[in-house]
Amino acid sequence: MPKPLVAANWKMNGSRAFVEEFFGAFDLAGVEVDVAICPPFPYLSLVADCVASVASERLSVGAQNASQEESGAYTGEVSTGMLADFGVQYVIVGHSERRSRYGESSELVAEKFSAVKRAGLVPILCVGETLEEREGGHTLEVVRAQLEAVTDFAGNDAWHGAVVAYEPVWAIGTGKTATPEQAQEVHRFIREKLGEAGAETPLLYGGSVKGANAGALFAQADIDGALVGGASLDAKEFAGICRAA
Ligand code: G2H
Repeated sequence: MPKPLVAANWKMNGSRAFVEEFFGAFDLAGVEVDVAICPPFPYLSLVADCVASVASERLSVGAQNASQEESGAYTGEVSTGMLADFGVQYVIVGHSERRSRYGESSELVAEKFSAVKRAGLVPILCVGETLEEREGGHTLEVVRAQLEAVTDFAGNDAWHGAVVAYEPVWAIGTGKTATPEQAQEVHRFIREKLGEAGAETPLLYGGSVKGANAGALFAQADIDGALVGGASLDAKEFAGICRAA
């Protein structure tokens, strides 16, 4: 059985004061799933300290990106080893904002995925189609190609110890959520594509998840949790999503 996970992707939001306020209000009571908080790089250390003070095995820290390189002359980059050094456990790779705004190809995302695993961390690989691709009937083909880029680079064993997040691009930050049935169809497809590891790999849904729609999404057979953006900036709302998982 995949271990359910709800991850907060704060994107480029927050401040020192925000982190302190968030942890002042975030209440894990009644939460029975693993929870990861993924802040921007400068706040990883502060979030790691806050997570340590909560002292719950369920709560951990994630990063939103990492370099595929281990060290060297890569100005502005952050390596997976550095993230491990700061107590990070999860790293989001291939978020659609990185694919579309920073030109990250599926091949580069596969290299990052492997670098995360080499550092002993858990990659959260994001996949998903644009509105045009969905309307053209290409959803599964797009998701298949994004997954195959990883297996082509890292082999069939790549999925052991990884998490996959299905995030339809048209649902990200738009307030539009895939219906539970639309999400379930793609999740089932992903599970099948992962082969033997599919049975144990957590599959998260992402795209305008809120307290109000989380329960219906989590009720689907192949949705094991969520990657939450906007709603994760509100500690009470986010805790409600975690409780629904
Ligand atoms: C999708 C998601 C988090 P939001 O990007 O990765 O963000 O919940 O704001 O759509």
